[in-house]
Amino acid sequence: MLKTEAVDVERIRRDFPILKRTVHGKRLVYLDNAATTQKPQAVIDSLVDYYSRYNSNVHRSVHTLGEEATAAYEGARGKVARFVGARANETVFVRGTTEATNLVRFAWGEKQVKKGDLLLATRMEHHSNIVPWQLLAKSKGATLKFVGITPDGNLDMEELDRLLGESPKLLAFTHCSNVLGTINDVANVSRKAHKAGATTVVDGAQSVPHFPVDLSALDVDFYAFSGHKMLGPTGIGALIGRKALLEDMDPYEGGGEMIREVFDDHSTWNDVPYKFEAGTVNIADAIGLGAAVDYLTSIGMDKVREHEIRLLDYARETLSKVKGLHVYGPEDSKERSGLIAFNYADVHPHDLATILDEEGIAIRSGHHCAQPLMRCLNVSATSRASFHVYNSYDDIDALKQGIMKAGAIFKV
Ligand code: C6P
Repeated sequence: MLKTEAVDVERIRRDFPILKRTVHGKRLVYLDNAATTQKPQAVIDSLVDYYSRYNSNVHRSVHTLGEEATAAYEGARGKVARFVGARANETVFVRGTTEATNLVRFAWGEKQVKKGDLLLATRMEHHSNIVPWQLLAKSKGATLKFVGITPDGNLDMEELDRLLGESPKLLAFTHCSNVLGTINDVANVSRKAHKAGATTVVDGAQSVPHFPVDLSALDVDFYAFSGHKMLGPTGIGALIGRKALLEDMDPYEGGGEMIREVFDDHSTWNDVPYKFEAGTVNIADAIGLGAAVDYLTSIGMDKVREHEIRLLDYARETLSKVKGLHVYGPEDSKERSGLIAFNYADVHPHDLATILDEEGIAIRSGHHCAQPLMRCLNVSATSRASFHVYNSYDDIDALKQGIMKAGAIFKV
């Protein structure tokens, strides 16, 4: 039962050494991919290769190792940019989605947002696309308002239109919710925001890893994502920004390599994207992210998506047989990404996650860094199983059996 028609899971699983380990004597069933994904051997090898063969700083030294490291780092930037339909000179390497939104908050927001301005976010945002805007609103005397969600877990488009009518300066919204799985129509929402005169910041943390994203067709101003959720290393991600906006922005951090010239009393800035990459950058992990992009490209993101839709359909069917289990988010798998957040009777998600762990099954439980959304759903926490390309129908069967075991313990 390991094979879906979309990809050869059995073959893919052999590329991920961690999947061979056991947890509490059981086969590892890793269903916490929305938190972070596992890494294929090719990504691990790329890090070892960099450190053991050409470790050197980039953009500085003319010696052979320096040239090789620079070529690999810039090569990775090109791969990451192409992967999402962007240009390399609009692609800034950052630590991840959180650093990307904070970079926009400081480098764009401090200059552009004025007292009395309105900023918009949505109630399905991760905290990393809320808290920076709260901080910005506070420092500038602006107001932050939220677009709500409908009972079926979609953006409330009527409320969006109404709030856009108040001429906001910014609309921050996610491409895909890390709890509901909802995939938002980015092109449509961004077009509406632009018509209202707002700049858009889109969180791609749960989209880029799971389905094809072509920014050239989405008309957004800023787009952020994290490498560790797309089979790459931790500590690296990207902020894609419209060139004219990036050029107009002040630097985020000051230091080496982000300057053109430094005088006693002022400095001038390097070209975009280097203006935003101060100091020694995360060379190894950028190269590792390039290797992850190569790996995903070799499978094909359309195949990754197809596989996840099959897993979702199977999971929904399998879990629908569990009495007392409630799944959040849109009904149709084609409108959501490969994750399922749920509650099981009155079993606390942390208790469920602990019992599942004893079976070797890793899920996430808690508020998923989306507390405003938890309030909308009227819960304090959920359990969440999230998939990637190495997950199989067997993993979902194991999840169901683990849930039934918890049901027996808690007498559901
Ligand atoms: N969500 C989850 O378990 P960082 O930590 O910067 O790489 O990504 C932050 C982030 C931003 N947006 C969305 C939609 C996300 O899901 C995340 C990370 C993880 O859901 C960890 S809280």
